[in-house]
Amino acid sequence: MQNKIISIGHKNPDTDSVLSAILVSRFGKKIFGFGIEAVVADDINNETKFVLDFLKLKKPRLLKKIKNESVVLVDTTEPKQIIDGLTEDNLMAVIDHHNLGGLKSSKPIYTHIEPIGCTGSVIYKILQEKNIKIDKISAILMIVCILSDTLNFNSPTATIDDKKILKELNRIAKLDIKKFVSELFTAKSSLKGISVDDIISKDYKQFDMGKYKVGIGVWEITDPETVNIQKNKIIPALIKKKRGEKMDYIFFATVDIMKNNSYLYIIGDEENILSKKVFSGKSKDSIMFLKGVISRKKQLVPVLMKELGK
Ligand SMILES: [Mn+2]
Repeated sequence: MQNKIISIGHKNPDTDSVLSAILVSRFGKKIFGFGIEAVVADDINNETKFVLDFLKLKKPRLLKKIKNESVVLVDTTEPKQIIDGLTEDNLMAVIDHHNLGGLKSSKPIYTHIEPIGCTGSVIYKILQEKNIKIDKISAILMIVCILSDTLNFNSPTATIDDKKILKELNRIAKLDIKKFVSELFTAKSSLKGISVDDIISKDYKQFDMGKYKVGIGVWEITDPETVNIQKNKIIPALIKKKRGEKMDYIFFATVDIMKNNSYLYIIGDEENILSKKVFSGKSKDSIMFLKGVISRKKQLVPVLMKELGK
């Protein structure tokens, strides 16, 4: 008997990750010839909640560990960020827009990875390639992936293709994009029901950089001051997290998605020495201001990787 097939994104899923898993499930039969259930590895964030409510879609089932399901993995190939229990044998497909993170498979698998703004855009390309008709809800889901992951095209990860794709999709979706972005970003920034531990871990990723283990959390927000005033609680929480996860470095940044800057938290001597070496921002009271930096993927990870991977 065929194993059950699931689609899933990374741990601490962001909106692109969750909606891409849902899109794979909506088009599972047409793309892969099988029914696919979207699941999530952790609870969804306030932005994703807003979108699912807006579209009256059900929240994907929470799945903490893979047993024998076959897996369509979206939005990552980084072993550290993947749901527990995934083996070389149950990986069936990868749809992503990140660097290859070192995943292996025991048999040939379907992959579609592109350097583009979001996994939603990669899925759009797959649908185009296979001549699959896009319904209004799916169009909106892909539009949200683009707007959320590229921070409304402000991130250096955004490409011309993402712009074109959004335009095409909005012929189906017919959204007032400007108004919608503002609602989406308000939801993204919402601290409703969010604890200090949530702030540092909801959008947190682990990386292997050379022989070092590095954790980087971000919080994208329209008004970073509402997070930064909690600095005296955030820093001890980060220090505790670093110890608990046995990381060599932990960084956290509040990302100002209106002014396109970041506030990088420097929690200890190791981070202080490293950040002074690789970033050019000015530090004051354990926070380094990084002008024009908003992308973990393009502006934080590669710089740290270059230094630590030496
Ligand atoms: Mn993504």
